[in-house]
Order: sequence, then C-alpha cells, then structure tokens
Amino acid sequence: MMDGLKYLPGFLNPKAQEELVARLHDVVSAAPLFTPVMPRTGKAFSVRMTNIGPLGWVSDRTGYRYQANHPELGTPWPEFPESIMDLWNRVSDYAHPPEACLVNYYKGSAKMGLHQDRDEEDFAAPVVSISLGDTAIFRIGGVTRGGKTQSLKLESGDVLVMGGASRLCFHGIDRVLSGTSTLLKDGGRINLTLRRVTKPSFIGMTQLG
Ligand code: MD3
Ligand code: FE
Repeated sequence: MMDGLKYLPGFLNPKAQEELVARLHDVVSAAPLFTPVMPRTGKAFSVRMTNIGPLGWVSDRTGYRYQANHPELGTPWPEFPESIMDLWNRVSDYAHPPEACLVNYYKGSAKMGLHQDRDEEDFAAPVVSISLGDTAIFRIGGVTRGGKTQSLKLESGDVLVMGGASRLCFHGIDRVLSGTSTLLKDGGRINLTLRRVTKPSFIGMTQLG
C-alpha cells in the first residue's frame, strides 16, 4: 500500500455507524445538502454536499474555497459532534483539530472524477475519510495525473487516513453499488472527509490552534 495511506476496514461498528447517521440527520436539518457546480463552466456535481465545523468546502462558478457559512442560507456550519472529533484523535496522528468536515452524499449514479485535494494550506495534516451506506468503488493513483491507479472497495464503517505522500494523490469515486447496505433508509452513500485547512499557529507555550 502507498506510503502514508492507512486503510482501516470496519473501523466503525454497526452501532457507531447508526449513531453517526443520527448526528448527520441533525447536521443536514441545520445545513441542507447543496449541489456544487464547477468553476467557470457551472456544470453541476452529481454529488450533493454539506459541511460541519468552522470551515466548509464549497465550489461555484467563481472557484473552489473554504468558507465559514452555508452558500445558500448564509448561516455558520454546524459544530462537530464529539464522536467525529474522537475519531480524528484516534486515527489522525496529528496534534491539532480538524477545521472542516465535508459531507458528500452519493445517490443513484453519482460519482466523483479523479482529483487532488489541494485547497488546504496545511498538507502536513492528513485527510481522514469515513464511509457510510452503500459500497463505493474508490480509485487512487499517484501524485501526477495519468499514472497507474488502483481500486479499492470502500464499505460502510471503513476509515481511510491519507497522510504523508498519499495526501496529494489523485483519487475519485467511480461508482456506488446500490443495495449493498441497509444503513441509510433511502439508500446511497455518505462520505465524510475531515480536514485541517489552516496552518496551526502557536504563541509562546500556549497552543492556540
Ligand atoms: C486520497 N471524497 O471529498 S474519500 C473528497 O468518497 C473526496 O467522497 C471521496 O475525494 C468520497 O475530496 C473519497 C477518500 C479520500 C479523500 C481524500 C483524499 C482519499 C484521498 C486525499 C488525498 C488522497
Ligand atoms: Fe478528494
């Protein structure tokens, strides 16, 4: 396996998955899923999204960015549930909290093309991914586009930690296998990605971020 990539199949047991889905219902009630569009072209993503935490990732005709507010409501994103912070602390091997949790919802034929995650300032922090619901065919390549890729099935409860060299690898979701999980009442798949966005700052011996 690639340097810095940690694959933790079944990290969340079924009870923990149910508990997390309940928290996500609260999140989506406060910050409804939105449909991002591609910069310049305005072409819609097939994945719908929302965010948790001080910052959230959005994409519109003007570009990709992190911002503190929901793009349609203008309200701050919901706070991190304790269970998500606990998971970050158990798996990230990183001394500072995440600032964003992007919630991706895949319904039907939704997919995500090969891309790199490079809108963050701090590539020293890993990205932590949690899969819930139907199984996805995940594809990961190297740090340059057009190289060899490998594919991996991501099942409900699986966690991936992308640190080290894997942090800047190309990756995407080819498709979701409908009917492979009963976790979500309406089917489909949710993926959470926990991200550190800004570089941590220190003043004296007091850690401020
Ligand atoms: C490898 N999400 O939100 S998670 C994304 O399943 C994203 O929704 C996919 O790619 C999803 O940006 C894949 C696994 C993942 C996430 C981030 C990575 C793999 C990664 C960053 C670097 C390398
Ligand atoms: Fe990504």
